[in-house]
Amino acid sequence: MAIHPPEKRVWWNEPIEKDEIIWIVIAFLWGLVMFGAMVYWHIEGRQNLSTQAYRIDPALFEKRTAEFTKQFTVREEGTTGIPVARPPAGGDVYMLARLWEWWPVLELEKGRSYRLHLSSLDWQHGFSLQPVNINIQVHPGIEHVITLTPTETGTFSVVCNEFCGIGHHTMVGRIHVVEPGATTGGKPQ
Ligand SMILES: [Cu+2]
Repeated sequence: MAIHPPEKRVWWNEPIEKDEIIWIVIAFLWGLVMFGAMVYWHIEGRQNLSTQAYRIDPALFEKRTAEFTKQFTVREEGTTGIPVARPPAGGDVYMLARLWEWWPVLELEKGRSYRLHLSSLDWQHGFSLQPVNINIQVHPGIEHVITLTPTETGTFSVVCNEFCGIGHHTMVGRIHVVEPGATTGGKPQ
C-alpha cells in the first residue's frame, strides 16, 4: 500500500475522453488494415515468399551443403577461395550462413527453377538478395526451401541484414545468374 492512498479507492474507473476513444478506434482499424495488407502482399506482392520450412540439425545441413559443393564446384570466386557451385538446372541447391559468410557462391541459369535450401550453422542471419530486395530470416535448426527461378542474368549479392557480431558487415555472399548453356564464368559457349 502507498503511504498516501488515493481518497477514492476505485480511482481509475472514469469515463474515457472522447478524443481518446477516437484514437483507439483509429489505431484498431489501422491494425486491421495492416493485417489485411499482410495477407494481400503475400499473394500479390513479389517480396514475401512462400517458403517451406523444416527442422534440421545444423551439423547435418553443413554436411549436405559440403557434399553439394564438393560435387558441383567449377571454380573459385576471384581470389577469395570460396567455391562456386554450378548445379544442374532443376535441382536442389544449398547455401549456408555462418559467422561471417554465405557459402558457397552459386551459379544458376536464367529461366530455370531450383530448390534453394537455406539455413544457419550458428546464429540468426538475414538473407537479403540485392538489388531485388528479397528477404528471409535464417535460423540455425530451421531449413528454408525456396523455389527460385532467376529472371535476369548478372551478379547478385546476398547481404546479411540481421546484426550477427563483429564481422557482420563483411558477411556478403554471391549468386551469379548466367544464360542457359553458358560456360562457367558466364561467358556464352
Ligand atoms: Cu549479420
